[in-house]
Amino acid sequence: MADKLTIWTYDWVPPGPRGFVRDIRLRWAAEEAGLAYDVRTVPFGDRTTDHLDNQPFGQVPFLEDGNVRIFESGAGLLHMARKSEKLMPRDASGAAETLQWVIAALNSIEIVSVPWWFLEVSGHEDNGLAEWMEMRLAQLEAVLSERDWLAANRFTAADLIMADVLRVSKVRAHGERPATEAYVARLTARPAFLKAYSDQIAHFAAADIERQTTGD
Ligand SMILES: N[C@@H](CCC(=O)N[C@@H](CS)C(=O)NCC(=O)O)C(=O)O
Repeated sequence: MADKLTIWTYDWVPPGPRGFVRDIRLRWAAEEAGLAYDVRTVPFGDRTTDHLDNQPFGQVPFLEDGNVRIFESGAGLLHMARKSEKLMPRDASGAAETLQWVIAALNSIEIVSVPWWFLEVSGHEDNGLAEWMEMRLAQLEAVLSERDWLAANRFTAADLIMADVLRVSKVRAHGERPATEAYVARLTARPAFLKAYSDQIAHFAAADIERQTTGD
C-alpha cells in the first residue's frame, strides 16, 4: 500500500495569511489526485532545529512521503504529480508542458508578484516593480485569452500553482485582465480547492481555540 503523505504546515498563523499559506498547494493537489494525507505542524512562533532540518529557511510547507522529505511547495507539487496522472499527463509533451508552466508560475510570475505585493502591503505607493508585474500579467492574459488550461488541454498541476499565485487579492484587483480573472474564478471554484481552503481555515481556527484554552 502506498505511504500516506504528510503535509507539514505551521501550528498557527495570524488571520492575514489564512487561506494563503502555501500548504494549500499540497492540500489542493492531494485532493485533486485523491492522495491520502495527514497534516502535521511545526511551531510558527519558535522555529526549531528540527524544522530547519526539513526546511532550511524555516518556512512551510514541506512534504513527507515515506522516506522522501521535500521542501518548496513547487517541488512538493511536482513530487505529487509523479504519483498521479490527474496532476501531470504521462506523455512526454504533456509532461513537459506541465513542467514548464509550473516553473513559469514560480519563476516568471511569482518571482515578481510576491516582492510587488510585499512592498505594496508595506505602504510603498510606486514600488518600481509594478511595470514589470503588469507586463508579465499582460503576457499571461494574452495566453489565457486563447485557452482554458495552460498545458495539455486539461487541468494539470500547472493550473493549480498558477491559479494559487494569481488569486492573491491585491494581484487580482490590480488592473483589468478578464481572461485571467475568469481563469482564477474557475480554478478556485473546483471542489478540491474549496476543500483544501476550508480545511486550512479550519486548521488555524482550531489553533485559535487551542491557544485560548492553553493561554499561549
Ligand atoms: N518558496 C517557498 C516559499 C514558502 C513560504 O514563503 N512560506 C511562507 C508561508 S506561505 C512562510 O513559511 N513564511 C514564513 C517565513 O518566510 O519565515 C515555497 O514555495 O515553499
